[in-house]
Amino acid sequence: MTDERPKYQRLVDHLRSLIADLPVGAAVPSERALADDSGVSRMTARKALAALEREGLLRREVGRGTFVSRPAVSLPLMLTSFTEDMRARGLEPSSRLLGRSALAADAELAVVFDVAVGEPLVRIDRLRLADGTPFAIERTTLLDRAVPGILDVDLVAASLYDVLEREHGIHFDAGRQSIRAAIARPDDATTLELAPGDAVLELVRTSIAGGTVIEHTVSTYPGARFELSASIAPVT
Ligand code: 16G
Repeated sequence: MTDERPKYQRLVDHLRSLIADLPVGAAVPSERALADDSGVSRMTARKALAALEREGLLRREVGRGTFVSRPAVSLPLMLTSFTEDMRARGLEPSSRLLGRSALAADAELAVVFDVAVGEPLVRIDRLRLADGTPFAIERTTLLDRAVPGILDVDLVAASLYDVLEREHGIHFDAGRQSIRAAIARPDDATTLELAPGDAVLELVRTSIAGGTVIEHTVSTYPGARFELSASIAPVT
């Protein structure tokens, strides 16, 4: 055992640099292949894979193999923006625009925004990245009359919440958020670098300022990479 320790460490280091160069979901060599290629016992190979799995860098699927993953990230249940959430974790946020358009409220959105059917709304879809890695797809609908001209703002470079506050004086003081599990749509799976059929978490947020619903966003996060945390208060 003792003389296997340096080999074990070398193998872990080797795997770590291999993983860093591979995209999420890429397969890594099996326990047997690793043992053969690195001249270590299968037990050492197994321990190295298990250590990296515990760190969230690998995901093992019974009968399928071992795949590159990313450590789970905690998302607070607070009215913070993606930009703030990522910076608080020392990650650099960025965005890619997936689409933007003007639309009229249908029956469902009319209920969400508490407006008449036909009320002008805007829709902005963005891929959110952290340190260049795709983190979430955000499909945001906004009440047009509260945010005139928002479709012309470059929301790739800027934080939506910053723009709302700076240019429209909007500061959210209330909100609702629900979380549901889903299977990634095929196009979302590709965008988020997931395998077809992978699970996602959908966070649905409605943000309110001064009693007016301004924002409704459906955020799609890779299920295996996130956990949600919240402070829970005692029953009073
Ligand atoms: C968060 C919000 C989203 C909001 C976005 C603004 C959740 C589930 N969603 O991702 O509703 O639109 O932040 O981010 O937390 P930004 O200010 O960085 O553009």
